[in-house]
Amino acid sequence: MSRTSRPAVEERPVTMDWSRGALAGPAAQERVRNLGQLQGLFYDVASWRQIDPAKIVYRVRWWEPVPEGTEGGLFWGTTIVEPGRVGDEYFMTHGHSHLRGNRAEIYSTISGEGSLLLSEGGGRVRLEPMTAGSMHYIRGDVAHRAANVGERPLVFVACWPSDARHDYGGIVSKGFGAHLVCRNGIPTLLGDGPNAR
Ligand code: M6P
Ligand code: ZN
Repeated sequence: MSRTSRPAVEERPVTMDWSRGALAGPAAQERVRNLGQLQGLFYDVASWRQIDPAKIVYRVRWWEPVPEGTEGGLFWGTTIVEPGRVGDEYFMTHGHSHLRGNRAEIYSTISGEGSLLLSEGGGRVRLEPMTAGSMHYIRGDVAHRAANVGERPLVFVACWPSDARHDYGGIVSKGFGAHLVCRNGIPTLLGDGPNAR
């Protein structure tokens, strides 16, 4: 019988620290989004202008084990949304829909308090509370965004098909359908009419 030898400890492309949701390793990619890059998304433009554009709103670390566009492949990522508000609107991810509308996604919360906004079109927006351990199935044809409604960072993991492809333009041009604001300490959805943006 022939044997090949290989090192007992191979470097892993990525590892997950499940207690913190931290994704690390040579294959991990990172994107940081600051307030300046989220121009046009928060409805209270005057308040948006008053905050330092370099203020970090969220960071994503993710792993693409196959090239983007690969049919049948999967990507994996961790997103950390900082606590904070623009006026009364909670810090949130940009939000996107999938260009391939039959490519679903799963989110699961590691820590913090959040709200998953699911925009089904026509101004219909649904909320799912995000708390440690919550699981969220996101249909492929629904735009999605996560807002931090707590005082600590909101940390969640996501798994999505490598050929889903993100569409950000629709949200920039048409809006998301609603804004999540703090009213008397309670997360409240505000309609996204032409004057609200
Ligand atoms: C999750 C996934 C990623 C996404 C990230 C940040 O981790 O849905 O695909 O990139 O959240 O969201 P956005 O792309 O809207 O900035
Ligand atoms: Zn997605």
